[in-house]
Amino acid sequence: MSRIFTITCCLFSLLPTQRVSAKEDPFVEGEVLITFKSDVAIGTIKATLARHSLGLTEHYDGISYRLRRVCGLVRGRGRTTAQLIADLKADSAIADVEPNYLRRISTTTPNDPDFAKLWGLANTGQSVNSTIGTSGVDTRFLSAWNLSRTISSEVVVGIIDTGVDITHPDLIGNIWVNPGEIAGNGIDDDGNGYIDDIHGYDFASATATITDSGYHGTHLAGTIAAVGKNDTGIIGLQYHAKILPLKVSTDGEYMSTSAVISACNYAVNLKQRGINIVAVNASYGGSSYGTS
Ligand SMILES: [Ca+2]
Ligand SMILES: [Ca+2]
Repeated sequence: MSRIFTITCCLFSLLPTQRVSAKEDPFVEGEVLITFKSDVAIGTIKATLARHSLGLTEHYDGISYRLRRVCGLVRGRGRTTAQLIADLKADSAIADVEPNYLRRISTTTPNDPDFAKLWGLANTGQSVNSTIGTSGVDTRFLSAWNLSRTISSEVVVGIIDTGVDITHPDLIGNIWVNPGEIAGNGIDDDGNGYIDDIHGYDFASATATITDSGYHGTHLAGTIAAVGKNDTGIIGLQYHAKILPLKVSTDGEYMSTSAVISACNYAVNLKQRGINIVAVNASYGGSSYGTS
């Protein structure tokens, strides 16, 4: 059984975070959906499109009748969607022109077999390890799941903790790889002061070996970014994110403040180097306070 189960974790943000706009949804290249202003005559519509060397590829006549506005599909005759929108959007007869976005089938639940154990993602009051959950107390993951879309850029989440089992079958596909480092050659290839930090670093022992000294860091890594939809184990809250292990404990429990600060400093330097670290997890605490 996987050691990865859900818990509440604390994330602090390394701004600025990258946002994905709806405009990045995929669409049918070379096509636009067009809506004319109300009561524009069909003759005017034909003339308008003709001025742009275009015509209505398909007229949604029933909807147009109900809306009292002509709407339809325009195919570009060698023009891209962006060119079509640029050509048409300023025309006085046209109310709206937009890409022919691609939609996809909604899925109800991920296929990861232990998904039902994750109260944090979907709590229907199910029993987990003989304890009944509180129905509805979750992160509304499934609602978000059905709105999710593919993003082209890599999102990285640092985990300052006990290390991570980067060979775990439900994590191995989501472990961050340092693009500036060559593994195992004994050289600090990217010049950041850390030798062979191909997947992160152990700041407690000054080594690039980030094997979990307990279980907690691996547990968190799964909660945050276990590989999803792979018929294995669980699914992470951001199951496409890359995990950056920042190990700071040698015994799986205690960590020095200096090791934590070194890990933070490492993450900040990576961020400044252009690695898209959007958050660093910090699930630990103590009763003492720093003085600066
Ligand atoms: Ca390095
Ligand atoms: Ca999985």
